[in-house]
Amino acid sequence: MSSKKDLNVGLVGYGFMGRTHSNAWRKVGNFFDLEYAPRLKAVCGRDRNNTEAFAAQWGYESIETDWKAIVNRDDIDAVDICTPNNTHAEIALAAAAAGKMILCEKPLSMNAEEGKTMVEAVEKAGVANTVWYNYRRTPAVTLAKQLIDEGRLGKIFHYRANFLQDWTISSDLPQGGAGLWRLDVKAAGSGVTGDLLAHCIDTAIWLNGGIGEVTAMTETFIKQRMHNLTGKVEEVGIDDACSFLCRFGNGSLGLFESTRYARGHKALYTFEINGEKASIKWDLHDLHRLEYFDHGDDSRVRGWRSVHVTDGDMPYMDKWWVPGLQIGYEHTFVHQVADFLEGIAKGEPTKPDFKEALISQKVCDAVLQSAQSRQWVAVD
Ligand code: SOE
Repeated sequence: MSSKKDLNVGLVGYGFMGRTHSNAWRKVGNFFDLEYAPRLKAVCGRDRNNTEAFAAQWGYESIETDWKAIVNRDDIDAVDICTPNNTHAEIALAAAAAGKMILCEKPLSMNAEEGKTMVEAVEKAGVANTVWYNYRRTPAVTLAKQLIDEGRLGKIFHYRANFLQDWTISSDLPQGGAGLWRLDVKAAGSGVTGDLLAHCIDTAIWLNGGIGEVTAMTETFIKQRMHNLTGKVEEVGIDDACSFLCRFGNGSLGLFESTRYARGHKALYTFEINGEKASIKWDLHDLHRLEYFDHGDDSRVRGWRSVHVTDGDMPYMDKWWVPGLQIGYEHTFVHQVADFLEGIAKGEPTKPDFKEALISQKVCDAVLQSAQSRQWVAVD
């Protein structure tokens, strides 16, 4: 018999993120030696047939068609929320009241006001909680954090990030419903700001500290789309593109851009950080590499180094293959689960927890407010 403690997981939602999370729960025990062993107890979805098919494919022991059943089941320890953004708060509040641990897909909430209620709920209940900002756990990004924290960049002057996609350019694409709720402001809260820039903001705050003030512009290029749920052509309420400038607390300047109208780019998340002594660049399309320029190098060989982040002394990499063999997108979710399980074993929070994710939510709110008012806005 295994000496590990079971952690019974109840997954709510089985879309794209339901798959990434399920894959992570299933794989983590094969690669990480942890006190807790996740058990895929139940998955919940409104469509019984689809939910049953998902449960069979991913190895869930049972299904539910109402998320309240997951939250109230005595045999569930952790509720994993993978549903559209407008349902995060209601599920999280109920899960916290039922004493469950909560792992919530990003962004935390529809807005900061709602996010605050979620923070209060988990703090009152004293339950472990985390938000799936998975890119922090890309080994190259974690390595960037180590290099910055060691002071290798020196004083930081600039932080630049992009998240570019092109999948909504067609005006025939409807909004709403499964797969397309990200285009429906009632389900998503915002467009690229909460969906894509939220990732960039989370990483930026983690690497470079807090953001003090922002000035932003947004655009909705296609103003009306057919709504899948009502069958009617409706106004589009989300931002299709958003760019903003900001000032970080450490005095550095930030420049962020995100759009779903950058023809040719599918998920081009990049960031570059320029410091007094060195610079760093990262690109999701080449996620196992970290580009590094060190001004301290002998000038005859000075230049951008492309570090292949696969050696065993690099973050998380001792858990995977042998040096030279890279890992990918899905592993960032495995790392999040591993850190969460380690956190609960040690009684330590897994960042970003709800409290920390509320900070990026506040920046998103300030960005949207600034785009509307056309003024600089201080982040609450
Ligand atoms: C949108 O297309 C999306 O799937 C985001 O919702 C994810 O958070 C991002 O990681 C990839 O793009």
